[in-house]
Amino acid sequence: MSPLTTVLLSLLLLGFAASSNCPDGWVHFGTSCYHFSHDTESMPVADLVCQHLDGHLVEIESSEENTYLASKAAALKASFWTGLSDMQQESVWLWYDSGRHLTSTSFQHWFPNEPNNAGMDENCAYISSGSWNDAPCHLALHYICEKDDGSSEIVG
Ligand code: MAN
Ligand code: CA
Repeated sequence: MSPLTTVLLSLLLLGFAASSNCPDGWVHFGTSCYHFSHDTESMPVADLVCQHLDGHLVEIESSEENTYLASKAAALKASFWTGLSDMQQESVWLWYDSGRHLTSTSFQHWFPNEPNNAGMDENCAYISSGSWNDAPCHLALHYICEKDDGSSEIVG
């Protein structure tokens, strides 16, 4: 292999490697990077922090993703805000950042008898031990940010 070929191949490989890496403090699963917060915030502020980190509050779309997040969260023994909310319209659950509906056909994993809108003031959903509960959005909880791992971006 010529030196030039070696350099170009190395750059290409580095490019691919970097494209599917996650920043420090983020973990990789599927095509996403996830950050489990150390601080606690209300749900809307948590989302702003995630956006500041070039991401958004987590959007859980499959049982595989849910199980992965639960396994990571288990060690931390905390409840984490997700990006799921019905603050716009009661009982219409939307993923806050993409605006996608949580319909009867998509994955969901509520605790039994949830969401119950207790006190008629529960419009945000957290994940705890892999299951979901609706709770007041102003509660200060940990949260999970998600962002694309960049693997689908064009390199070079
Ligand atoms: C219980 C249940 C939940 C509710 C919380 C509020 O755990 O009623 O549905 O969200 O209390 O603290
Ligand atoms: Ca509830």
